Amino acid sequence: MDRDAAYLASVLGIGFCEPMLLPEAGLSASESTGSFESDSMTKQKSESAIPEKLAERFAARYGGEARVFCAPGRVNLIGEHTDYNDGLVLPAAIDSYIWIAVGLREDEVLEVCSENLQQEAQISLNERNPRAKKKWSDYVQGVAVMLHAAGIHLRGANLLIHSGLPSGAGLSSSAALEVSSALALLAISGQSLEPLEIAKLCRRAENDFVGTRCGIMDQFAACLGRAGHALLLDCRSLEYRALPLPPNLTMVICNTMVKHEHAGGGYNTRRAECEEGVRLLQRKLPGIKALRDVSLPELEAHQRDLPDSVYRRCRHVVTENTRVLSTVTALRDGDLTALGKNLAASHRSLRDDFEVSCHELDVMVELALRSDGVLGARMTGGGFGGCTINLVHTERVNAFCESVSTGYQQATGKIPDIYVSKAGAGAAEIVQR
Ligand code: GAF
Repeated sequence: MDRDAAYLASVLGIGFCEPMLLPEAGLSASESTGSFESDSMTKQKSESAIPEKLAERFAARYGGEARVFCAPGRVNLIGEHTDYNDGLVLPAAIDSYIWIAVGLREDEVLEVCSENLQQEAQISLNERNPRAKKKWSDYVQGVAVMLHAAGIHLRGANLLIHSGLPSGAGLSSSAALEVSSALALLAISGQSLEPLEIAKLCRRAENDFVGTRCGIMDQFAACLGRAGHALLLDCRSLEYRALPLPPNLTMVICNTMVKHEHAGGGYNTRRAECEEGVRLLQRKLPGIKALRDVSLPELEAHQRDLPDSVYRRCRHVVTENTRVLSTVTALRDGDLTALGKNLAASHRSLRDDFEVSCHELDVMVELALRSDGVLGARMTGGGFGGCTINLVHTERVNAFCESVSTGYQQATGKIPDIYVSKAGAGAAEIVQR
């Protein structure tokens, strides 16, 4: 056990990795927390009818009965850009999902149809040397390719896809699409894999087929989310533990409506800068394998050996790992002030050192921190646009949403979507009752 895991074991007073419940089949449909009645909230409430209606539309389009699967999006409470540095993360699955109705077909083809985009694509399971086509269907094909590479024989299938997650908003719609596709393709082919294996396989699909060099956090949260809990994950050992969220706190997710694009963009550049930092630091600290292994005093001692931007990328990762540990302690102790300070410090570090924030995210966080009832606010996900996560006293959620929404419109001219979410369960088959 390394020093962080030992520290975690001591702060939690227990062994680090407690077996977690597998996601339950027959997940009940989402229900919103709080009573802020935005359009997006009304949309969330209507999600309970989605599986049945999706199966009906599947039958009308393809004929026959469908099985329905869903996988959630995620927010990350803290631990940003640490996963691909072997570090610590603290995400939670949210109660918005991608849904897939799936049924067998006779040939060796996957026909995938996105209801939201009103687009379909055909993927041959016999394609030699398949390559990404820079389309949304790459996520499904990447999963099929990785399942095949894992020795799993897939059968041809029709997949009708409905998304309740905004794309490019930093809520992991791509991981939700990968994971729901994996569940659907495995089940229809009479196969199964453990949730953690599905998360690893879907990450490979995104890294090696789609081309985003992401870490494992998003796929992990989509597979192993647990209602009412955040997931503390050690991205090196893949040990994890579910931590209960305080019952009087609500997660409010504010969408700046600025879309990010990860594949090949600034995200991969940041990862390369972190790797460059490790490479240069290894000359002085030969024992390190990743930024996870570097302490702040060690990094500071070697500041002159690194270009300034690389030094600041490394400083973000090193200090963010410490903030995750401090947030775990704050959650355990019910220290909401410390929790809020960690979130605010994380945002500043992502803005100034890692440089993945943007004007709109900074405005959204500033507005949140000036609102009543907020405990902490920061950008969440890869950045360059997307959403903020705000932890808000449950009885103040309405006022918080109204104040941030109004202020953001005045400051930017953009109307934000605001989602009030419970921490939800991971991917599952929906059992039609
Ligand atoms: C994106 C990636 F997919 C994750 O792996 C993670 O690196 C995150 O950005 C930043 O913490 O969501």
